[in-house]
Amino acid sequence: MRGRAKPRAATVALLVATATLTTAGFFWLPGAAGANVLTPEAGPSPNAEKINELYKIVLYIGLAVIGTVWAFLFYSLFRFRARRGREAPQISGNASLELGWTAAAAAIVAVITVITYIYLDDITHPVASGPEAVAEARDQFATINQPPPPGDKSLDIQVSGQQFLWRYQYPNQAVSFHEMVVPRDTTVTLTLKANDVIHSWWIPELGGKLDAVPGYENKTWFKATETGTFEGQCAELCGAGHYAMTAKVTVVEPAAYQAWVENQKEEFEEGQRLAQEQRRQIEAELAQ
Ligand SMILES: [Cu+2]
Repeated sequence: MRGRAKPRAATVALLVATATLTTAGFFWLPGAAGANVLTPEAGPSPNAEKINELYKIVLYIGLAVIGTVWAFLFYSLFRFRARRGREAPQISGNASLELGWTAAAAAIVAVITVITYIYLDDITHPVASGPEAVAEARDQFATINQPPPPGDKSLDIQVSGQQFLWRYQYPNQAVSFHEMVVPRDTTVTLTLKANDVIHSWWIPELGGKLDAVPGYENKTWFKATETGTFEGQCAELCGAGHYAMTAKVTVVEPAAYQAWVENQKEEFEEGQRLAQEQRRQIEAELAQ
């Protein structure tokens, strides 16, 4: 009988070791592989940074709770484990303990709620553009739950989702598909629309996810403080080609953006002119 206690202790020790190593492994993954495994992908945009910070605060509070509960659990498992000849005391109810953990849990939820609302304000409200920003402010800023960015210097891009691509329209009427090009350091406000079914705009490194819903205009924003390419994927199952509905935001220097958007406008107009010409030709042929 005495021999059976040893394998049991060994099993518990093995379980504890495995759980500890697995948890620790998440935090010790090297460099880029470990980044964003447990936390959101955060890139160089203030809203994405705030989402990441808020996530980490809640994560650390959660880890502290888990740590405390597990510490008590394992302490009790060993300290009060079954022993021959000793009967466990039978306890029923403990008012101060029960009130204590109820109040503590309520306090933790209250703290998380207050912190979340403080952060939410920063996540939903666009910040001002930087000094080098491209000034393409619009006179009217139709808003749904989103105030205009301070300083009146922003770039408003109309984003339309359709099966199965994203279409972007810039203030000078230039249009691009799949890839959006924006200037660095400029607050970009996006107006999201959908032409057929619900799609969802999400470039994880540039902020939160927002649905594009037919008949509605939803607003979001980002401000990339570094140049680079940031990729995303339609985050709402929208049909058989959903997998191909990718999105890409390329952030370039303000001067490069201005050159690009002018060129894009000319190319788009040229494309439309050619299409009209072709259409006229086909119609003329059909009429003969
Ligand atoms: Cu979609």
